[in-house]
Amino acid sequence: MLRYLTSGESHGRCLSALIDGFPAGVPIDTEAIDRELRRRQMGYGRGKRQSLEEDKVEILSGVWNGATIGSPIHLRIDNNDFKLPRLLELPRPRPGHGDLPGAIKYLGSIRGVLERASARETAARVAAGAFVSQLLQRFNIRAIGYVVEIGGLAIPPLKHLPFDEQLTERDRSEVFSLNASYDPQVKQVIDQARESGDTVGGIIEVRVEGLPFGLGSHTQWDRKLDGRLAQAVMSVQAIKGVEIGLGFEAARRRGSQVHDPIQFDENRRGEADLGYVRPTNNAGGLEAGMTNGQPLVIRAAKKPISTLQKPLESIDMETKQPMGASYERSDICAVPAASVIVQHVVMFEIASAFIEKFGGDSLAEIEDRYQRFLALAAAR
Ligand code: EPS
Repeated sequence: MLRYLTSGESHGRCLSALIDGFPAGVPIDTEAIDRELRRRQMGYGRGKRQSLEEDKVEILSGVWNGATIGSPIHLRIDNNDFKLPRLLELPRPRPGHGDLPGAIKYLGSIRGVLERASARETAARVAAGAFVSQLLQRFNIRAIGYVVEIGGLAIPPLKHLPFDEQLTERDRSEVFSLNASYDPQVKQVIDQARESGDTVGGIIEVRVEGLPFGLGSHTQWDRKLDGRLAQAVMSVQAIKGVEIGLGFEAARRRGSQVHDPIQFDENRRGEADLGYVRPTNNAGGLEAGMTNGQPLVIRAAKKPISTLQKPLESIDMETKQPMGASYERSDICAVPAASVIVQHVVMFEIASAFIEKFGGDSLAEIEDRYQRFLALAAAR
């Protein structure tokens, strides 16, 4: 079973991810992980913190001579802005953060909660996702995450482009959308929020291509891949909603306008879809909790950053007197960063389901099982 945990505080010494259950023999490119860490730090609307950090991964265990050895993998990212011992308590909880429920639940300080609740932790999740993606890439499974809406402004994605050109377009956009020509408008929305002491959220879409049939299972509730993906995505800081395929829109249409007809194309027998083509992909690549040979399409709604320069009403927890919430340095918009994070938490769940289906102790064994499954399934 592939799983991982993260540790670390926002202004602590470092962040870590500990991955368990990853096969041996997978070559690892550390720079590819660093590129994703770097992307997570970028995007228009980030605050001062990102100019202080230069996230890089250090692999402390589980890799030898450039490839995995089957043992637990320890990834570490240092915090340049390490200052936890010098930070003071916050007296007034900030609405929207974990400050109030956390301080009461743990009968402790707001500081102790906020340092761990911070989205700084997602650097460790991106490192873990980028690490396990290197297994999936060997099977031509590739993901792209991009922003489709910021502060209520929709950015129509140029999805007709070939996959590599979509990556170029996404990297060209300062807000990681699939339509860089919208950048000036989107930046204006972010600038207006900054000027008025406010913040903005948005919507992210992740698409995963090359998925074989049969990841996840209909046989038990906790093996359904849609449920597992939703949990992974909802657990990302500030995510308030998840949609797969048509999502909420499906509820408004008739069945005939929602479900994807099944056709067969002999020329595609050798592809991941085994020739079963669908003229539409409203299901977003999942039926009954299993991949169906189509691309996975998942969207996430991110609320605006909770820390506001113009603070909302709060209470001093000592005196119980009303007062504006405490202010801590923060970002105006972290939706572009969230597109990187959501992509990687999705890929971790895909890797986990992939290893369950084709699992083995080594890459060679997985490749063998994968090919045999494709041959058996194509003959079906
Ligand atoms: C965050 C507040 C800001 C963000 C931080 C998440 O940090 P600071 O309070 O240090 O300015 O920049 O995100 C990161 C540091 C990061 O690497 O993503 C928060 O309150 O969640």
